[in-house]
Amino acid sequence: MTATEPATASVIATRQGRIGHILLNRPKALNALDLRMIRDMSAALAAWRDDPGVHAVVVEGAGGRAFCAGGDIRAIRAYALEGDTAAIEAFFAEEYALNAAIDEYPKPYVALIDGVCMGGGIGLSVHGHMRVTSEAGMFAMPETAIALFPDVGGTFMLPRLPGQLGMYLGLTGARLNGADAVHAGIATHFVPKADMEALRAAIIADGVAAVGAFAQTPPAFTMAPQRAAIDRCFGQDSVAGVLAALTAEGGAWAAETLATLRHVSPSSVMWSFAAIRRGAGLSLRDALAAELRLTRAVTKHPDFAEGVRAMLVDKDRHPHWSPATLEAVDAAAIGAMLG
Ligand code: QUE
Repeated sequence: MTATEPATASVIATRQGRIGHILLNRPKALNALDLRMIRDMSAALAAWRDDPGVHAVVVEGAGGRAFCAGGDIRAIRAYALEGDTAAIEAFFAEEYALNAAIDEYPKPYVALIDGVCMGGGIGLSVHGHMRVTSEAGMFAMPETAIALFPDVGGTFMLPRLPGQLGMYLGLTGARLNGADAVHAGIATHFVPKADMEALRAAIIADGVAAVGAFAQTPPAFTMAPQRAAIDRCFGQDSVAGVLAALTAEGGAWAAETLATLRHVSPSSVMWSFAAIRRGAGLSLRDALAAELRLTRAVTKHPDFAEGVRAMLVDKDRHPHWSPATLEAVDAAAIGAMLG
């Protein structure tokens, strides 16, 4: 930290040897990204991009519990309720520009993920060259629970995961542990939590080749028993098809999955399904541009403010969606939102 930065900086960017180090430092909010953090991180990456003394960038979360739990969604809800569309636009436009800058970064970009990594946290890691997780990693794209959609390049990334895994993760918000994230392709390397500090020191001393030296074979994929059913059920042409396939599938996993899809925002399941399918055919840049357009419609939908209220403000976890069921969602209205 330089002398001019406040002690409470929520992004701490430092040079450590030949590494640029970014610490996401809002641990009480599980390092959830606010606009200032997005701007500070973007500025650090820009400053190091053409600095020949910086050979790689390492990003971590402070506090030992989270890499980054997402975006500052409570603030977005407040802007939505005030009708401040310019503030909403600034947040998502700058967040997605940062996601693209990570994807296009000309130097190794390494995320060390040792805890919660959801939504916006996935956007700060999955587009980088190396995503190192420990057994403490917890990965999810839970946006249908708050009637957003899997953004930060999620509509590009999810359809590129094996089979229909990405559609399953994006619609249900199902959680992956660290080993699962490697099996899914969201993370690239598994390093035990006990070795993470030594790995950071080794990257600073020797460069990013240390990642390969520390990586271990991850434990088995906990979703392996469901992989075939995931592909059968989520490879349908419509949400109605997914529901019918899950019903036909039977068993505990299908019943749980149906219950989840019936608990999250019905409208969000519909627009997320369409956005993930569309993203399969887009570049990351085009997917991010389509996501930005979709945020304009989605944050105006009443389910968004209600979902954030229920999950993050009042935390009663009992949102009142309108319409209340998947069957009542107007497919034409969803099509119009996607443009
Ligand atoms: C669904 C989400 C998010 C979520 C919970 C969900 C999300 C998000 C956060 C979050 C978590 C901790 C914070 C914070 C936000 O939670 O996107 O500000 O401190 O950012 O069920 O999509």
